Amino acid sequence: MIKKTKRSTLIAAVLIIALLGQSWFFNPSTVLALPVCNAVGVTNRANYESDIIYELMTDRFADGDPTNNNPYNKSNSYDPSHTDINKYFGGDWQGIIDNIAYLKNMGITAIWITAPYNNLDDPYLENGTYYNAYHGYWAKDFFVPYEHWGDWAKFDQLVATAQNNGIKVVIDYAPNHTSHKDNVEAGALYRNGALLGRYDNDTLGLFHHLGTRADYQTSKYEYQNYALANLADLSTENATVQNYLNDSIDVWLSHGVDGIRNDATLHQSDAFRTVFADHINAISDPVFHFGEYFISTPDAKYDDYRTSPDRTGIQILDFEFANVARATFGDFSKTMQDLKNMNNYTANGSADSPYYTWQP
Ligand SMILES: [Ca+2]
Ligand SMILES: [Ca+2]
Ligand SMILES: [Ca+2]
Repeated sequence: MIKKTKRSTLIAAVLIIALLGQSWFFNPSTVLALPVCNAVGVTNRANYESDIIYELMTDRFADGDPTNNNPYNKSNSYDPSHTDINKYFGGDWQGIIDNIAYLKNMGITAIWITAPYNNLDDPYLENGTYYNAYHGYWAKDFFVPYEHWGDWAKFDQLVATAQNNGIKVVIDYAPNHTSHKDNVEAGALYRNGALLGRYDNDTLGLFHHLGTRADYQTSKYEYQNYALANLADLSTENATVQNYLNDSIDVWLSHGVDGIRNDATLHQSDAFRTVFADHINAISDPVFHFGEYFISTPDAKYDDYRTSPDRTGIQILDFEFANVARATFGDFSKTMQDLKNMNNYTANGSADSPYYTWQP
């Protein structure tokens, strides 16, 4: 069982996201030479309490291989000028490898990279704008490396290079959905290249067919089972889907990843989250598995958010802290006193308080 993670770990991750999680292409100007570290692998993959986690979007970090910037020569897909944020900018795993020394020199001990598996090839046209899967959240085949980032050999090289420099590799993973149910592939899901089904031809019952969730507050049933942002919602209560996702994460674990950041956990059923977490925790050398349960402040889902880690076994990012920290240091809409108050009420609250302590 994974130990509860201290607030300090979550703070580090969230602060870095707040400062660096922007949509520009990153070009470090200087890469300093480093002594070669002789360690093989990293230790303590289940515990990130002393780690500095750096989230980077693979597409926006560094382009180490121009041949994969537009692998299918699609129109409205790649923007070499790096101005249209809805298109690919060309970053890839080689670009991360090339900049490991830069990351190490900043004191980074873990990188959290974009979902590594194959996403939708085509741009998605909506209201006259073309959107692309540069963020990795429009899955097509969880068993295959994404052609924009590299192949298996390149992924293995990335993991080895990072670990040999004392840097853990955390992958984003989005087991809630595939891509838009009305795109050119109708949210199709593949297994190692073989088509399993599409939203409009779903003989295996891979997807929920309940419609798209409204943006406003909805019931727990709706936000767990309706389509999030029109993305085909996986029927995770279906054994075929459960086995698919368990088998797929095994593939990435077998390639040495040190952690999993679970996207959109709030939109997955508690039962699936528990099954998935138990599966991940059952491996012989467990890795840290944490999730995104996005809330605003205040939020009607607060109690569900607060109790989620104990119910499901997946730790979650501290959005309560992130919201106040961003408002304090970002747009200055909150003060240092607000930040202090938040720390106090989460540290000293009681069960009667809406901000009852839930993080150690
Ligand atoms: Ca590239
Ligand atoms: Ca693809
Ligand atoms: Ca769902």
